[in-house]
Amino acid sequence: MTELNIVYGSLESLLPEVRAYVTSKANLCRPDRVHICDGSPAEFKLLIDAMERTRTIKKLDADRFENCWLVDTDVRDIARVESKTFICTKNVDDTVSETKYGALSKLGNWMSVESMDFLLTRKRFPNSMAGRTMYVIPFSMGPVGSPLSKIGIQLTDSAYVVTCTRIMTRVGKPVLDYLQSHPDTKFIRCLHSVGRSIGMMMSWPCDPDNTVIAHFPERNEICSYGSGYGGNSLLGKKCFALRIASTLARDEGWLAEHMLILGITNPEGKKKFIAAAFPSACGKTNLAMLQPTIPGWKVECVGDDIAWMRYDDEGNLRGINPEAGFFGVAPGTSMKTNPYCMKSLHKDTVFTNVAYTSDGGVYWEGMDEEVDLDSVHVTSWDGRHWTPESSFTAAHKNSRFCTPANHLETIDPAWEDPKGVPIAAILFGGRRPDTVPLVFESFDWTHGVFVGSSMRSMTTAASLEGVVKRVQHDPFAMRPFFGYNFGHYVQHWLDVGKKPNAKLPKIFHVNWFRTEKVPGAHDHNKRKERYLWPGFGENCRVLEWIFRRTDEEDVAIKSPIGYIPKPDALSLDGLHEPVKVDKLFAVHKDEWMNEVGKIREYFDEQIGSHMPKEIVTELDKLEERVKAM
Ligand code: GTP
Ligand code: SPV
Ligand code: MN
Repeated sequence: MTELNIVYGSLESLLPEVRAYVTSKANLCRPDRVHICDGSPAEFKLLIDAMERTRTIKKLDADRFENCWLVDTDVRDIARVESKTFICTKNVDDTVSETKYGALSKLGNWMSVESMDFLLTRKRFPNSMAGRTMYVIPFSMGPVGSPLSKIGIQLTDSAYVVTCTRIMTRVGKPVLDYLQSHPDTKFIRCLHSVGRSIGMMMSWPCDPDNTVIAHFPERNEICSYGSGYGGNSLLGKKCFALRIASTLARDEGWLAEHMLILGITNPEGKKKFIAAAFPSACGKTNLAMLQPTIPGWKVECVGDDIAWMRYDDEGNLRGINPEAGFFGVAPGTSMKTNPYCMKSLHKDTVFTNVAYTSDGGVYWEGMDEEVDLDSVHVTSWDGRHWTPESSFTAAHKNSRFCTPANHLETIDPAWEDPKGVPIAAILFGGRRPDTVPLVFESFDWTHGVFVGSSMRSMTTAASLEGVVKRVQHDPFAMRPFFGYNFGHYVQHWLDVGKKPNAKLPKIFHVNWFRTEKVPGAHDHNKRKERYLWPGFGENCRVLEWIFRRTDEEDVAIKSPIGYIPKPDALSLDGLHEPVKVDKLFAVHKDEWMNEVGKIREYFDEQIGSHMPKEIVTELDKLEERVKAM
């Protein structure tokens, strides 16, 4: 065992258990230096200096972008890598179902603890931090000290990861102090290394061929090797707050979900909170920050990506946002689509893989009116001169901003309330070009759990594997994020609904992405489709209907798939262009027979006997109703 070279902070500030963790991983990864993070401004300066030395980071024009930075990654390290993300448990059954045909389900990627330990401690991590600094980040998911919060210690050799984690979570001294005064606190061990940088870019070392992201729910540990990007490296986010937390939630009787939380106030001043689960890059951030187009309504943001929800003593399901920042999709974000967000991106923000303008600003697809493309040169995220005529995109499709939540003008006053906010409705949704109407309401909790279980959505660039567009199953928008067997997860949701005296949220499904073919587009290869619904701020019209339904207002009629708005119940006054309501709400028998078939096939192939009977019964009932159409 060698002496650690501590260059910032002191080992003594750490609990003995944390110290032992740091020492053992430092002995494995062999960093040159160890920096124990305190979250201070002085530390921020050191991080920026380190990234400027390696040319990882570029400062944006300080007049317009106060303390804002641009980072471009290696071209192979641009999104989550689902195929290299594993859950490691003693029993296979705890992680994945065996399908009807005896194979392992694709919902969850299992590897044995022994094999993964061997791979990590013998092949990946030895010496992986040589020449670099190991940062020790004590962080809290959720307000420090809240009964709903959890603590993690992340070790990483990436200054970029530290910088983003300082935005995305609560870090440093308050967490260390909390641990000192609560020495029995369980913490999640999070080890991250960008990998041995043989022949790679100095500005963005990574090891894409050998990337592996491993979770050990039985020992509260995460190990991530080879990638510095997003959900692969900011371990508090998907790895901890969803995969590990969903397992803790199962054991402790609560829910950890891929959901935004928003507060919505009607013109009479009545306020409710809504949670919504859409797959990656399907609209959570935009809905959470929505600027309503109908007068008198207000929407405020509690969180944009993850919700931890638990019953209080009165039987209300209360949710917190465990994060402290937004790691949001840049392309498509504009003053038109998401003005509150745009305004908050001018301070303390780190942009990753967006394009750079010659006047020290940023650019991405969809931002056209904000940048005068005639007067600036644009350099694409991968360093090429870009013009609107270019055959490649200026920003990477999964480029992101990382910005503190408390800079958002519409951040909800209760967003850091340690008790959380009471959830009145849960929305599921996805990108469905056909079949699924703009909104429908489930008949009851069990039917709602079925709706979540049978969600499908178009793949997106948020995953390395999602580049080719196709509709895939994505139950609960959690397909890449389940920490345990999906069949058990569904059972857990059913159990949550059976709690005595529970004031259960109503469950809805929304789809902003239904399309129609553009008339006159005859060339099949160039078939153009157009969204039937304007989306963004106009989505408040759907929220209004949902709000009224949570008050049991008589504004719905029964359809074979759920309740839909009565004719004229959806407020359409003031829309810029008329919408084709019939097409938006059409429920076609042939499409739904196909849907039922796809769901049944999926349940059989991916969940098999682990699927709770009640959910299979819901599918049978749906089939009966559709057949009777
Ligand atoms: P993750 O951060 O990956 O979890 O994504 P997200 O679910 O927060 O999605 P986000 O709100 O960032 O939206 C992703 C993309 O969808 C962006 O390009 C948005 O501009 C676009 N989008 C969001 N809402 C709508 C909408 O209502 N209609 C349409 N047409 N596009 C939308
Ligand atoms: C997602 O993919 O759902 C994200 C971005 O929110 S990442 O942090 O990369 O997981
Ligand atoms: Mn997400």
